[in-house]
Amino acid sequence: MKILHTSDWHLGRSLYGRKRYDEFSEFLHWLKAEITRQEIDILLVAGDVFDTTTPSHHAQALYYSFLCQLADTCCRHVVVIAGNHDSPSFLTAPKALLQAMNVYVVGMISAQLEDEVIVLKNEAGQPEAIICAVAYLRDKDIRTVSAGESIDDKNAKLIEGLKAHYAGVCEIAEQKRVAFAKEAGLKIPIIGMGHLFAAGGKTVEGDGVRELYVGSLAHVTADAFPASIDYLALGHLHVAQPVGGLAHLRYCGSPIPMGFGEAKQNKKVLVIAFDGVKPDVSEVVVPCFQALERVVGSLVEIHEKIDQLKQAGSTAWLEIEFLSTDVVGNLRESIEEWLVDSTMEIRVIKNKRMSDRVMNLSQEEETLDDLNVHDVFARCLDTFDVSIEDRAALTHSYGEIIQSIEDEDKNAE
Ligand SMILES: [Mn+2]
Repeated sequence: MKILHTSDWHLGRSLYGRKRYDEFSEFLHWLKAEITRQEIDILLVAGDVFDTTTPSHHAQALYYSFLCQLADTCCRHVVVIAGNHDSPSFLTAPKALLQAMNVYVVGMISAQLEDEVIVLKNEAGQPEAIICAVAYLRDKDIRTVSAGESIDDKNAKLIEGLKAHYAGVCEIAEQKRVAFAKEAGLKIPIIGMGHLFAAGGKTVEGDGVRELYVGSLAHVTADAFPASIDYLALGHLHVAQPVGGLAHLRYCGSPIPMGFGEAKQNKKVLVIAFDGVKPDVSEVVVPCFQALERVVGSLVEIHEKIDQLKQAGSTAWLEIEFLSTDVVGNLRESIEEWLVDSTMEIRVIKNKRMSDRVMNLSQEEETLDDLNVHDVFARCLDTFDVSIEDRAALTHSYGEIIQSIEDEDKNAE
């Protein structure tokens, strides 16, 4: 039995205002071909299918037509969990319809732990895998609040809550496994899923991994996951990596670079071949559908680099960072002139030194879209000369508020 693990598609996301539907479409097309080529039985999507809780119709069309096309392949089952970017209620609204196509969707924690345990069957109708499909866990899902508790108390409770949840779900899976072994002599793997930030996880600047106030979960270590899990398919971090050096606890990373910071990484999906309950993981590199290039330097250096890219026939999207104390009034015009007979496109021009000099003024080209909510708050603290002692507590409280806003499923009625 073979599984393909992917996550963090962020369908509908744009880059400095430019829509990326072509790339998403090409990725899904490639993924379907890869599933066929590698004879994949089960597809796992570990959260952040969509970039927002109200995805565009175009983004939805890509997702549903992909699922529909899979019905004609060797892929018997698809399991999708919601990530922190997904709306649980939106994702699960077509649950019944999708289930008829062997697509299982888990949007959020359930009062019945059983709902998060999915038994998948092979062509002969025999169980072949047990999936513990745990969606992104919200603060309120796993933590009970008591008055007067410290930040450390809260964090400890969150981790305990998360551990207890995985323990509960896996216990049900283990009971099923034992029952299948007794009844039919089957030895089938338990496969966990999750969307969270585990300890030591690598992120890169500009990858757009939304900071979780449940950042305390960044202290979730490999031992939070029960030993009965034979393979854990995680989402949320955009860099493919194992957790705590363990080969069977994995992030597959995003398949498309979400920002220029991710541009030089090889993007991957993971294929896991099971020999009984033993997973053998291999990485499959996703082709690059749109090159992204960061061009940094003085005006002369930028010109040289653009010339090199032109000669190489590049069709990249460019992030240009101008580093000089010189004031160049027609920076954009100059660069656009060099690009005239090229299919490269400028996504953004950053004028770094200029912005350092005029710290609190908005820099040339900078718009609110370039800042995240945490940057805006940091600027606000700067403006009001808030003391270093007060900053930590204020930033923490602000983080809590932002998290609760982001976790709210606005259209759930
Ligand atoms: Mn995420």
